[in-house]
Amino acid sequence: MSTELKVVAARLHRVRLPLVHEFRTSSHRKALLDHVLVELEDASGAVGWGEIASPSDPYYAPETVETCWHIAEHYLLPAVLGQAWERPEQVSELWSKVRGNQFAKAGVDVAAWVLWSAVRGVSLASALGGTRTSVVAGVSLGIEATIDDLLAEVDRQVVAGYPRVKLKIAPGWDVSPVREVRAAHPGLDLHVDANGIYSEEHLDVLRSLDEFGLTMIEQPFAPRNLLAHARLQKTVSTPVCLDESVETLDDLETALSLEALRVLNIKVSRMGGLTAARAAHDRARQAGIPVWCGGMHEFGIGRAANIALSSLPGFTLPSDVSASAKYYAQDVIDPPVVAAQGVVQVPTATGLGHTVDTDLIAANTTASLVLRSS
Ligand code: OSB
Ligand code: MG
Repeated sequence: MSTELKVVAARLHRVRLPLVHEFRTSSHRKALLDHVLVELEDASGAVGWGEIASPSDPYYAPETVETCWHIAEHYLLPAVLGQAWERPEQVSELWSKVRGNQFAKAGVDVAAWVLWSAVRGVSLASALGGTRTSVVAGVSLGIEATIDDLLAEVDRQVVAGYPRVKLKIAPGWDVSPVREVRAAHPGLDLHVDANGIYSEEHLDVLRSLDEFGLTMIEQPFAPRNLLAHARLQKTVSTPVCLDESVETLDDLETALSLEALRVLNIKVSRMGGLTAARAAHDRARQAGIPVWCGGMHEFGIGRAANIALSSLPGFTLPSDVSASAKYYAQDVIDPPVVAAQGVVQVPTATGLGHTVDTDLIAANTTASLVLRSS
């Protein structure tokens, strides 16, 4: 059997799904998601799916749905079509000249990993070197209209069995909601995420969070301000976690050498795919930094990739890989992702490990494109 794989056709599907519960962070608000699903097909007709999970607006990262589509159509897919490769790690090398655009890259990279796993007859998790058979999921809760609304939402998720809750914070929505949630749930694994909204003028507020026994404070300062994170970590006992700051392995290296983090959130989308996400895991593990997998409200395809990644041994903290039903009334995969007492089983079936619901996708597609190798 030939060990070579070659993508001969690529499809993009822009798919819109409503969230079951509107989500608000310090930087944006969303109720409807437009993600671009990537379908890569080899000469034998085998297919691999990936997901470009960019938010619509450039408030989390610089990308938008339109920039992702543009970069995938004009740069990434043309680089991949017709090229022979043996290992999925080689696919991102095909577009090594393209800078940034991590979300667009991630969707194509995941599709290549899924295609390879399917053709080789292995699960995505085992293709990556995953060792866990199940992963622990936490939930990420947005800013609510009132603290009572937030408390009700936390209760719902705790009753559903999730052992870790992350709260979005922003100036004016930080110490009070954290105090109330902590009072209601003294033993809960609780952490906060600021999505980069604070500056060092807010040091008092950030320091005062120390008294609540939070597992971490995620991305308090702007993405490129690693120095502020390093300074904060010197004065607080709560571990600082980086999210937006780490888009490349070089970013991680700089952050490590500045001691700007004690925990790392690894997102497949933000790192530009599974190859880079796994490398970040390897590097953090070597440095003794615990990691967890962050989410971007992925549909089931991106969610399945997040779960496979979370099966690597260094993912020792709960990941944002909660059940499909927390996000969508109907997901694009069958079966959907389910969590029992916050635990998600890692699929053992080949490739993605779920069937892709192409009827649901077709019914919710607002734009599509096919490219073939010439
Ligand atoms: O910072 O982790 C974040 C969603 C959109 C943008 C940024 C973030 C998030 C989340 C959602 O926290 C995590 C999830 O997918 O449940
Ligand atoms: Mg975050």
